[in-house]
Parts: sequence; structure tokens; C-alpha cells
Amino acid sequence: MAAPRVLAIVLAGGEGKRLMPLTQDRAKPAVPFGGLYRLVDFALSNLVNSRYLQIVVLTQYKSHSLDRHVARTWRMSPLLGNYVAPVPAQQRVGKHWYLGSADAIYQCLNIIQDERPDIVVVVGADNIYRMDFSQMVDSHIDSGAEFTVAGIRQPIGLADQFGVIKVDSEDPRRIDAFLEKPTEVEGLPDAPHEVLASMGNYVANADALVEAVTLDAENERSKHDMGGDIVPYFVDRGTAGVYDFIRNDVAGSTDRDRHYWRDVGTLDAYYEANIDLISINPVFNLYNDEWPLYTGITSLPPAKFVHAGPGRLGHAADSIVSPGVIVSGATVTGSVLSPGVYLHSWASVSDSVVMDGSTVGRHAQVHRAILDKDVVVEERARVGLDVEHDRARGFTVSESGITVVPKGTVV
Ligand code: ADQ
Repeated sequence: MAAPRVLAIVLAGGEGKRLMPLTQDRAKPAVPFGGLYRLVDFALSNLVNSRYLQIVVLTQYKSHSLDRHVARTWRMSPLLGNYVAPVPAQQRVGKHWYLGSADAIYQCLNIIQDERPDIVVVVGADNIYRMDFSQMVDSHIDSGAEFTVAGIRQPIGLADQFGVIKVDSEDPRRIDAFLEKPTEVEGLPDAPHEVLASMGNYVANADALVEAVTLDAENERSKHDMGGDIVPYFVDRGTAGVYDFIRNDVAGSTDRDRHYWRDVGTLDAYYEANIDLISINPVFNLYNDEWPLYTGITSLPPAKFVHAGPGRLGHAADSIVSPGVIVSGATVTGSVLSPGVYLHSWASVSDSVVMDGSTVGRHAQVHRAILDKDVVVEERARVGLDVEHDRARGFTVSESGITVVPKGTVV
């Protein structure tokens, strides 16, 4: 059988309220991650590595830095018919922004009609993972479903953050019931403390998807949401399938990192996923070159570590350090440093995420903190050592006590 024509749609319009203040000036998929990346790079790398090279990225909320990143970093050769195209909300139908993720797809039906794909792969833009979507597409075709949802086991306590899938007891490839962010739910028969959560990634027959979002657009009671409305529509029709992420097997992955998937919807989840990158035996391996993670390449100079001497070290341990960083007589442990970070003598940065262009002055201390871009921590200032004080001076402190300093702040 000829390979199906596949169009990929990346849903990148999410507001990311729970990641404030990191989403104050940027869409959630544009939030920097892991030193060099933006969140959207993971979904796009997965699609490109799966050899799906016709990709539209639907943006709307505070999309300037996202559009710029996608346009600059992900430009492909139009000669080969390959593209990654940011598509801003453009009110093709109706004078409103996207009402929800299903409306975002409805508003770009012209693109689907122009491309005439057999299959549409729809993926979220704010998860950290490696996934070979071609395996999910194969499974979708094989199962005969019209619409397939990717599922992963998650602790039952998180059920209210996810769509929860109940698998058909006769046919484990079929979805029997689906509840979007339920407050009460039963655990899995073989694991009462777990549920099968939707990863927010879908594979659909193009004509069935077009029909579903068109009907949905006419439904005044719908919230026009993929998880809340479109998945239940296919479940009701009896044509919704499930692809268990346990089957995912990308090139170069290990048993330890194969099934890594993190929804970085909250500040704590975002922080933890950054820190995961540092582990010696990676739970998520950035260095797997058989399934590369792509991002914008800067022409910054290499990182340098200087001014080791009495009382100061000029070193970093158990950390990720990006190009253009200067660790000058400072000490860094357990941290992720983005390009162009400058740390001065006797400063200490521990268990923290420091974004592009931030500086930490002499004798200053930063601990369990996220510094957004271009933050200046002045000489002898402290961040994250006294969370009550951090709260009192207006910084967001996450549930688990991570202090977040907004872009451009002078501390
Ligand atoms: P959420 O992540 O809460 O749940 P949503 O806020 O719709 O759902 O975000 C899904 C993706 O769509 C994100 O990448 C977001 O950026 C994007 N998005 C949201 N609104 C959009 C809009 N108006 N236009 C374009 N893009 C938009 C979803 C599913 C759950 C599933 C979780 C897994 O609904 O069932 O469990 O993802 O993370």
C-alpha cells in the first residue's frame, strides 16, 4: 500500500496561565526549556524525525516570539514541498479568535482542503518527550479507527489535569469512554492507582476530522475543544481508537528514557523536567543523536569557566551549560544555564534554571529559582533562600517553593 499523505497540525495557541510569569509575554509553546530549546521544539522534532514534513503550527496568544522562533528555526526547503508554517489566528470564519483547539482546526480547514492529506496528525506543543508518530499512524490505520488518541499511564491523583481513557474490555485498541479532566474516576483494573491519560496527540482520517470539526462549529453548546468535544464525538460514534505510548520505540532510546513524557503545565512540572535533563543516567536523554532534538542555532562563543582560585571556583557540576555562558569565579551546581548567562565571582547558583542573558553579581546567591531572560541579580542579592521574603517582594513562588523571577527584573 502507498504511504498515506500526512499533514501535521501543531496546536500552539495555549495560554499557559499556570506557567505565569513565564507566559507573561510569550505563548506557552515558546517558553524556553533545557538551556537551548523552546517547548514547541519537542513536538516539531518528533514530527520531523517521524518524516512528517508538512506541518502547520496554529498560534494565537502572544504569538510574536513563537512565530519568530518557528519561522527562523524551522524553515524548510519549499523546493521539496516541505514546510513548517506558523498560522496565526486569522478569523477566516467569524470575527473571533480561536474558541478552542477544535475551532483552531476548523478555522484552517482551507489548509487541509488544499493539502488533501489522507491522515492528519494533531499534536500539542507543550510536552517534553520523544515519540515516533509514524508508529502511531501505522497502528491507527491497522486498527480501522477514524480517530486515535495517544495514551500514557499517569497517577490517578493527576486525573483532573488530563483526558482519561477507558479502554474497551473486548478490544484494547478501542476507546469505550473518555472523560475530559474528571474530578472522580476509577483506576485501571491492573493498577488502581493509575489512569490511562490522553497525551493530547491525535491521529485522524482527514475526512472524518473535517466532518467532526465542521459539525462541532455548528454546535452552540460545544466548547470547541479537542479533548472536551471532538474525542467524545468519535467515542460516541464507536470509532475512537487508542495508541498506548508503551509501544513507542524511538531510535536510540533506552529502557530508562523510552517512555518519558512530561506535561509541563505547572511551574513545578516545568522546573522538574528541566532538572531531569541533568541526571547522570538520563531519564530523558538530550544526547540521543539517532532522534535529534532540533532548535535555533546561535553563533555564540563556547562557554567558559575562569577565575578559579582561593575562595572561588569558576566551575559548574551536575549542570547543563549553554554556549556563551561565562562562569567567572562562581559556583554552579544542579542547574540549567541558557546561552549568554554571566555569573560573577563568589556568586553561587544551585538547583536553578537560568535563562538567556541573565547575570548574577558577586557574592550573590540563587537557589531553587527560575530566572527568566535578562534578569540581573545584583551584588550580594539573594533569590530563593527565603521564599517568604521572595513572595513579599512580589515574586511568584511555586507550590513546591521554587521562586520565579520575571523577565528583565533587577533583584
Ligand atoms: P490541555 O493541555 O489542558 O489538555 P489545551 O489547553 O487545549 O488542553 O492545550 C492542548 C494544546 O492545544 C496545547 O499545545 C495548547 O498550546 C494548544 N491550544 C489550546 N488552545 C488552543 C487554541 N485556541 N488554538 C490553538 N491551539 C490551542 C489536553 C487535552 C487532554 C490531554 C492533555 C495532555 O485536552 O485530554 O490529557 O492535553 O497534555
